[in-house]
Amino acid sequence: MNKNISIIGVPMDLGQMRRGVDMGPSAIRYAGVVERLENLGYEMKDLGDIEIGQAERVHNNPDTNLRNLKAVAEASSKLASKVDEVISNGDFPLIFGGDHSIAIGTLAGVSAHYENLGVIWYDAHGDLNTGDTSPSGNIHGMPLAVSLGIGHEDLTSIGGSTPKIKPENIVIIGARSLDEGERELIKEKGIKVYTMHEVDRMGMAKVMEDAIGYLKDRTDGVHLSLDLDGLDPSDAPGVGTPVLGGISYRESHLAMEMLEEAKIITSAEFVEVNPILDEKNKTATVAVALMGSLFGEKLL
Ligand code: Z70
Ligand code: MN
Ligand code: MN
Ligand code: MN
Repeated sequence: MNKNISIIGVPMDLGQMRRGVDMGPSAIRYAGVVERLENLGYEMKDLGDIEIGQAERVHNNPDTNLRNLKAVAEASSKLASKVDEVISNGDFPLIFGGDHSIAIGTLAGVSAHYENLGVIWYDAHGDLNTGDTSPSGNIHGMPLAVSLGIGHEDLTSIGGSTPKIKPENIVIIGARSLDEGERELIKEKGIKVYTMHEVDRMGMAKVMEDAIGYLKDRTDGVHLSLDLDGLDPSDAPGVGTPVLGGISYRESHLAMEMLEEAKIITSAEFVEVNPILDEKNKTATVAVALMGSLFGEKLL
């Protein structure tokens, strides 16, 4: 792994309806991420937080059902430039959310640097909605579709109008809540998904072995987008949309350890940590523990 890590905080809460997720980056820092990774021999730089605009007081834009579109698009552009700069400087970008809408900016910034960027989407959800299929109008349910070039032009155009990722370079892990339009898109595009059914049936070791084998030959870089709601709510309670029956803390550590062994991850983000909904910063602490494994912490 690249020994120089640059942290970017994105205190974004405009991609969904629950306040508090904007405190995610602070909670993750408070849980000791810099010290933890320094102890593994990394050179850590904290670039601070991206500035986020104001929420709409009421959603009354007749042109779109996407809430807070303007502010989300503006923050995404800023994040994309910052991520681009970090990679150009030779550093590993490590991004803290904030709700999952931030992945629009992250992927726009990362994708310019790879011919065939792979993405591991660790999440209870597919985040493959568009304005037409979204049940909520919440942009955090749309970033993976946007990165495929599908969705509102104000979002798909960020960092250039060509798609940021190819459907065959995506692996979704932990899905257990998919909307109808998302299911259709998964089938239409042939996106590889390990739902909780596969996690239970195959076991996490086999899921990761498979996923890594699949991505290894076809990609020249892999971004990890880890939504804490991919984990079971008993292990990660501080998330806006908890879904029962998720990936355990232990399985998640194994997944991170296997990614570290495979040496395929070139950028990462940890999103949807909401300290207001959390129990004594447990979810941020879990996020930092998983980063420990992802960056090579070993017991022996
Ligand atoms: C639903 C929607 C979502 C995260 C919830 C939920 C999407 N599919 N994403 N929590 N991280 O509203 O689009
Ligand atoms: Mn706010
Ligand atoms: Mn998500
Ligand atoms: Mn989710």
